[in-house]
Amino acid sequence: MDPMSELVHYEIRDQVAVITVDNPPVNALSPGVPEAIEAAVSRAAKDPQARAAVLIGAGSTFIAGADIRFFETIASRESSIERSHAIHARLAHIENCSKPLIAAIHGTALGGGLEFAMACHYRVAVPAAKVGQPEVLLGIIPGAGGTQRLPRLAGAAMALEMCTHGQHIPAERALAEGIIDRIIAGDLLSGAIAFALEKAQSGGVRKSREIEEKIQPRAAALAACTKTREALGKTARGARAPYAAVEAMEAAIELGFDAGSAREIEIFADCVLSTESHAMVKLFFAEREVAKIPDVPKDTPTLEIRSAAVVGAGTMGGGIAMNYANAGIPVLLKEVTQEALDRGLAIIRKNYQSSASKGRISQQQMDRALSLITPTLTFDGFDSVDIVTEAVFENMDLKKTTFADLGRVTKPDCILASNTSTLDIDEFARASGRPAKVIGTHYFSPANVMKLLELVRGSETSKETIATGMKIAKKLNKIGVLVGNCFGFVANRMVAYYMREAYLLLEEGASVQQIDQALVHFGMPVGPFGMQDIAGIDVGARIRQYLRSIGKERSEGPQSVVPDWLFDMGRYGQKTGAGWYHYEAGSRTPIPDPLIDDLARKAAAERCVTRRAMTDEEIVARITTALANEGANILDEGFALRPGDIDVMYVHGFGFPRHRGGPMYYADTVGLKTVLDRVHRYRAEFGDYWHPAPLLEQLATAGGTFYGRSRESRPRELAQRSH
Ligand code: 3H9
Repeated sequence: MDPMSELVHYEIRDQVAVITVDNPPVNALSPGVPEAIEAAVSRAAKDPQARAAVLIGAGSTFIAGADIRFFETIASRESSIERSHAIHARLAHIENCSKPLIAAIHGTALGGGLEFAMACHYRVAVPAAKVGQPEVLLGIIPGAGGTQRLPRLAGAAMALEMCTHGQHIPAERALAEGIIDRIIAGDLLSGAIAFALEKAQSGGVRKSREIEEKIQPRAAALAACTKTREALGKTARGARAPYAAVEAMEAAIELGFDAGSAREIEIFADCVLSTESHAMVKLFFAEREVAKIPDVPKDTPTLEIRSAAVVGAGTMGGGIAMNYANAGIPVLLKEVTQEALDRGLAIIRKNYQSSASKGRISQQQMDRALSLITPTLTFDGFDSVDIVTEAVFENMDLKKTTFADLGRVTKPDCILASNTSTLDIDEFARASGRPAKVIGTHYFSPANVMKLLELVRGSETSKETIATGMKIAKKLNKIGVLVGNCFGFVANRMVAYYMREAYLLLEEGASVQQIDQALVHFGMPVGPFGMQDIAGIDVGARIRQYLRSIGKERSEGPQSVVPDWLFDMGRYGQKTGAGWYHYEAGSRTPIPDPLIDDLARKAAAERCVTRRAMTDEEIVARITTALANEGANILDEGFALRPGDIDVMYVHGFGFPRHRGGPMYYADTVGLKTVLDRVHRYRAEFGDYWHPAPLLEQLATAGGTFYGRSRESRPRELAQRSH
């Protein structure tokens, strides 16, 4: 059989050629697919039985874009340009078809998929379909004419929005904007065939490259580009691809279709070879790989979660309950006192009201979510729920008592989850009497917003419990990442090093504002001190207090006294109106506070540190080196399965810039030898608390990278805490 006909099928239905792309799972434009589509269109043009043609996708979607796996094979600017010219020529050929050619869209038409659809003469779609140019999320721009045809169909403003943000546009809006021409409510293929015959009857072929009205007057279209570029100054934070998309769009408006396309091809080549794109492509696959746990096969049985309960209605407990309600799962929310319960419910209500007032949810959605949360002061009803999440204070004795209660009041197959961010889950799992059912589910603040769910595997957690945990993450619209049971697990263990370095930089002479701004400039949404003012200075202070009470010290090195001083002063951050910054009543705008410099000076004097001026580069280098070095320890000890798992956690839990790939990929791009040299230099300068991680030493010496580390040398199972 012709291999091309396996990827793209051709048949005649009701005098219309039906060209079906069949390249599971998402009909990506892998090698052979564009060629086969072009050949099928040529065949339809010559086929006396065909009056028109329909391009459609087999399975669950239309074409979801280029095959991203092949980007890594583009070795040079010249080869990228050559490939792009070939694809542009194919699309021109398709667009020149003398018979009406209709793209019939279901699922998603993304990237190259939408570009193929736009080279067709018309587009129809089912109501649930979505279209988009998400290339910017991969650090590139549309490379097959998207920046040239989309503004001609939808106008510059809409095309700019889509190409700089990468969001998926629902069919109804796509219709209103002129990207598609009809919504088909019934059977898509039948509707598309009927539409094609209508166009064959009226003799209509319309080439989007020839439409000019929507980008006229030029001055207005160019003004939209300038406005977008200005807005990106606030949102793109160091990424290049969104600006590149604007540049290509300007070429579309100023130079006309052919010269504009040539410019797009050049800009695409620059982007696809950039570190930014390599980082984002790695992250795309890492985000999908986290779901694959080597010793927990895909077909591991899972428990159906129909109802849930949460113990503790504080900030985290309330947010966790909202997650279940948002997913349509009824949830019991338990507190010890009526007062605490009322307080928790009031915060939940306020959160929903704020979303409703911003138009993010409707009143109806808010009412439904609230009706799914049942407040309670007892364990009544806990015997029928499928999962309980404990979100009580971070105190081992309290957790043990709670898990002993839960073991007693829940049914034997109920999953017992803990929101602990640091404690040894094995210790309280045993107290439940059912450790196989116990798993850590560590949410990130605000729990109803942040995408990351850190799942912690205890020594006795069963595979079924893990598989169910991963399924719950998906159901709650989170990215679940499974990690091992070490102190702070992976997320907070690394954050401790991140914060250590930020505190020490402050004592050594940088200001809170300089450190935060350096990190924001690097691409973080907020710097370390701003972040801590949001999360609460009290959280870390209480963990330090707890550790001291059991005679343990934190392992990450010198502990600055400044955060503890702030805690003693009642400066917990935004919630108390002051922390590292000062906040006016009702405002979240951080105002620098000279008091912090005084405290830093005092702490520096106590530790005999000489204060000095510091560059932003040193700040970023010290902080990111601390993260990567500890990440290497975590990988080496086997508490994370892959470097990508750590990166996904940092991007989704802490807003590490996607275009840098995450702390581990970023270290790879800096070069592990440079990172190791820095660790040695810092050790000589600041002290022995800078230990080079053995894995970093090993890879740097061998000229390797974290991502290039061979699969054989990676752990197949997560490590367990030594007791
Ligand atoms: C582009 O088009 C450039 C052009 O302008 C120029 C060139 C012509 N390639 O996400 P899922 C895999 S750039 C290769 O779990 P869902 C994915 O890795 C591209 N593989 O499913 C996974 O594999 P596995 C622009 C791909 O239902 C499996 O498919 N397009 C691709 O949750 C299922 O994926 C995009 O950026 C791909 N393009 O979501 C779209 N896409 O099972 C990227 C998916 O082994 N894709 N895979 O882990 C998506 O956004 C989502 O996958 C989609 C489905 C919404 C389509």
